Amino acid sequence: MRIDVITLFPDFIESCARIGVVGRARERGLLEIATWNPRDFASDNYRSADDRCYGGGPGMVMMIDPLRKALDDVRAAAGSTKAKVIYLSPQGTRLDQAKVAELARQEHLVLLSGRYEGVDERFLERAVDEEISVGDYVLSGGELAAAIVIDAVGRLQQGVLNDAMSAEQDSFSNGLLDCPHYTRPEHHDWGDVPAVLTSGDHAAIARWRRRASLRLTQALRPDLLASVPLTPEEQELLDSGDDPEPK
Ligand code: 4FV
Repeated sequence: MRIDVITLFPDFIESCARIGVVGRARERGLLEIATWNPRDFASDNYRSADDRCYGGGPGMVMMIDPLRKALDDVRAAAGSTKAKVIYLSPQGTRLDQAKVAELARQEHLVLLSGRYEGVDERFLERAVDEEISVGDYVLSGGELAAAIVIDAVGRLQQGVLNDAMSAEQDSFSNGLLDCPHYTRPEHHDWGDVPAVLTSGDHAAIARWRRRASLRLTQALRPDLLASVPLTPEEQELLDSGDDPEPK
């Protein structure tokens, strides 16, 4: 997969995309990430990529042509791939794991990180395929949102996560919140690791984890349960509220 980010702060994106799973994926050639600064495509001596807002009012707006020229160069650099151009904004579709999985199937993403009041509407109408929001709050720029997309989509690329880290076990991958996790020491004055987890009985461990995820989701995010197929026994577990399972 290739991800191009159009941003006034390429260093920020580069620093995020150099670390952890995403950084390793780039080193292994499983993920290609490049940044483009609209100011490098400005036509005036001040390298302006923004200007005052028509109709008055506070704040600046990002201009069409520096973005347009940046996008042209992105397409030229990427060759013929079918790029999906995404603008990160509070007006966008809310990002969730299903949307992340959809984006992860794309060959080429171009992420536009806005700043100031936003981007000239004409660029959004003519050059942007989709707007995505990472949440109902206002950031000072779209870079953090772009970094979220890069991380969430990058880790789903084939070969990025090894089996131990497989995405299948993730929260939301099965529509549920993740189960509790424990590591050494097994015994601690803050409590012991549930015996089933040190039993080696993988069927019992899988059952314990599934039921823990179900109860946690019921307690913290009951809205998620509506789209999770449950067995009669699991429905019984949630209806009864108590859990006979050994701790
Ligand atoms: C945002 C969000 C977000 C709005 C104006 C950048 C800011 C500024 N992006 N999800 N929430 N963007 O707040 O994606 O240009």
